[in-house]
Amino acid sequence: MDFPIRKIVHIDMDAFFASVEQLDNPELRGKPIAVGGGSERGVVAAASYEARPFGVRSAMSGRQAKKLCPELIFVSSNGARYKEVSNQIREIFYEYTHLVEPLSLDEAYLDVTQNKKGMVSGTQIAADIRAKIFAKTKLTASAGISINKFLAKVASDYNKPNGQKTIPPEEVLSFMEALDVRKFHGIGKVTADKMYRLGIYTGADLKKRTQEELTETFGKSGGYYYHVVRGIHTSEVKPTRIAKSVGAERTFSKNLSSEIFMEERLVEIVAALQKRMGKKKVAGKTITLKIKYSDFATQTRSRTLPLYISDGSLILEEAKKLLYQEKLQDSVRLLGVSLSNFKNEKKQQPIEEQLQFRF
Ligand code: DCP
Ligand code: CA
Ligand code: CA
Repeated sequence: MDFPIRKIVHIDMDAFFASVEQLDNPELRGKPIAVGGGSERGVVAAASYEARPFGVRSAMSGRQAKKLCPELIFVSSNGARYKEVSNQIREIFYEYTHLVEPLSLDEAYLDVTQNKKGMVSGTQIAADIRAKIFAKTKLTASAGISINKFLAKVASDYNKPNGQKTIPPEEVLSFMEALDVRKFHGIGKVTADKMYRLGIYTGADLKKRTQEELTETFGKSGGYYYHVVRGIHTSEVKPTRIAKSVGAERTFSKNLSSEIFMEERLVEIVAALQKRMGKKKVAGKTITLKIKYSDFATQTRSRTLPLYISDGSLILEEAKKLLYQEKLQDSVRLLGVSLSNFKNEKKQQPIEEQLQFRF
């Protein structure tokens, strides 16, 4: 086999918004529900699995959905709650690897070729993650496991909901040949229709076309189709930062008016900040001092350095400079220090070093 091999897991929550609503409102469980779409011209964001046999889908107008399924219950969406669950599942991902690329609130790619648990089986990792997600959130997720992002993504849809599918290296080519082009990630409806008109229904049909032919017909994407159908998709899992900043703050029992006293408190605040950073092993370029005055008016002062720092004494030094940067307007009830503008996570190891494999 002449394609590069990584161990990629794609995790995607089942009927995400709808499942969260059914979890939070037991009277909605087991019923066809739609999140969004309730208003006059609203659009359905998510449909519960009970609504799907009727043909209710996301992006459909509420009116059409109601026509297809008269018993459909419309629920309004609660973004903050979905974000909260999203953060919970991401925390689980980071227990396995820092190479996590979220695609949306409810899904992410993980490169587990090398992982924090030293586990060899991607299949096992996916099963563990799904079990942890369920234990923590009482929601189900599906997973796909394969050698690249494209295949992992397609695989996660295969046994949905609450299932997973592994496409091991030796099955990649046959899997791709049998795959309907409408199921290709990256091929939209318009392109799939065009392929159908050209007699390209499956990966096997696609494979018969030369790269030149495909490029001529589909432009730049032609090259992408040519390669993915041969199991080649070299796009890396691009990690995004865990958090955008890390900080600590203290509210004083008595408002402070002298910088000298505040300096002392900054020492404690930076120590608390260091403790938090220690766990996350971060280095950042921007230091921000937050000052809340006795009348609750809040001011922030920041400075961006030419280099990344993580050392507490350097952070303290910068925080003090910010404190003295200009005269305080009033007595102070709270001070906070935060570090942001983080250095990106380390790039992954070259894949040649990781070929010891078991799916
Ligand atoms: N979403 C949205 N608008 C869309 C599509 C989706 O607001 N047009 C939201 C609602 C979904 C969530 O994003 O719950 C995740 O989208 P998915 O495409 O992953 O769909 P679901 O999670 O709802 O269902 P599935 O079980 O098929 O993944
Ligand atoms: Ca989903
Ligand atoms: Ca999704």
